[in-house]
Amino acid sequence: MRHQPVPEDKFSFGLWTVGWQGRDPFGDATRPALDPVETVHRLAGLGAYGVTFHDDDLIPFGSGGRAREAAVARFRKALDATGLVVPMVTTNLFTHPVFKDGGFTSNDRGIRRYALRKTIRTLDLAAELGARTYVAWGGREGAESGAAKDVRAALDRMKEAFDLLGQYVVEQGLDLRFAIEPKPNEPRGDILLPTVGHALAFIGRLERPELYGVNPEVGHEQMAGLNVPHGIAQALWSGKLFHIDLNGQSGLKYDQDLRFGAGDLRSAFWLVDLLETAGYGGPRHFDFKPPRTEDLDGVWASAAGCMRNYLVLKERAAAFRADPAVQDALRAARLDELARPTAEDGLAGLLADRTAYETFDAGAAAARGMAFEQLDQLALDHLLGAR
Ligand SMILES: [Mn+2]
Repeated sequence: MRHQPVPEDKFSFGLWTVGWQGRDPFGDATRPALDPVETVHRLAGLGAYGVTFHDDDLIPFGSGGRAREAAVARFRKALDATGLVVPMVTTNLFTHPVFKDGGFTSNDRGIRRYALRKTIRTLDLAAELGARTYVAWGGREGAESGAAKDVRAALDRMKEAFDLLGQYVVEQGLDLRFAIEPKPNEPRGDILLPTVGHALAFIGRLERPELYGVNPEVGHEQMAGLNVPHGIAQALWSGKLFHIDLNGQSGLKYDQDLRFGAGDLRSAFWLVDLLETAGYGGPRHFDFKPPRTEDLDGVWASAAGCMRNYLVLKERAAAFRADPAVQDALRAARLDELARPTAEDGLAGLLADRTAYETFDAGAAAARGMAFEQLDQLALDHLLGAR
């Protein structure tokens, strides 16, 4: 099987991922800054198809018109030279101290208006570079304390912001959709729209809900103790998986951003199985941070590892699905029955059916095992390469 990535695999990386210099709350940078142009060439060499960025990753904060144009021009030259595309762009509304209380939900109205204008500039840039998805991670939309944030008012302002941005892309005719990225905490004590479920419910309240979906990140859901494939499945079921951030996380800790496949490997296996069988057609985007122990060789090894692990897991998941013993085990576990409607005879049929209640033998049904363990062991055998 092929473990070497090709552009058709749709692997993409953020400039801020491989470009992370290793600065954390306790230590300084351990690596030099990377030139975005070099990153584009290195990623293309590794077999990636796309590169993504925050506005400030490409154009340093506060740069004027000429500097902005020059930065975009040389980046575009690298894209043209390598064939790499820009599937997604996002805005940094968290690094500069002005955003210490957030952007769209800062208590300071002037800062909220500034955040919207900064975002609109990024929407233009995204469209200019051909991106189809705009990711919105509300980095500091949250709080550390109680009365300081009126959450209902903050959600009103969040809705107002997204509705205005939606109006902008419609009025300008931009071919862009929004993918909202949930995260439960870090850097704030608590962040608004903390999980996929919160984000999906929020989208339903927007003026143009069809423009908005989610960008779930593996580690973010795991920081909330949630089952990632389950959250992704609900996003897919809702038609809202517009983008995905793949990485690794070991349980309830700080946001580790490990390379994909590290951390909870079983979850990664089921996630790849889900994405590949559900027909997800979007980018496989890696939002990870090569640990600060690594030099630049380690950075590129880590990036290559993300893609290799995805492809190996894809191979293992396909072998699992194709295994006749697995197909028998799936039937024994009654997955075919789950796929069948509970009452295709309708409510009247259900009420008239004496076998559904009056003569139903709950004791006999309870005594039948569900045969899930045998099925799960087959999955583990495939994951471990033992079958
Ligand atoms: Mn993260």
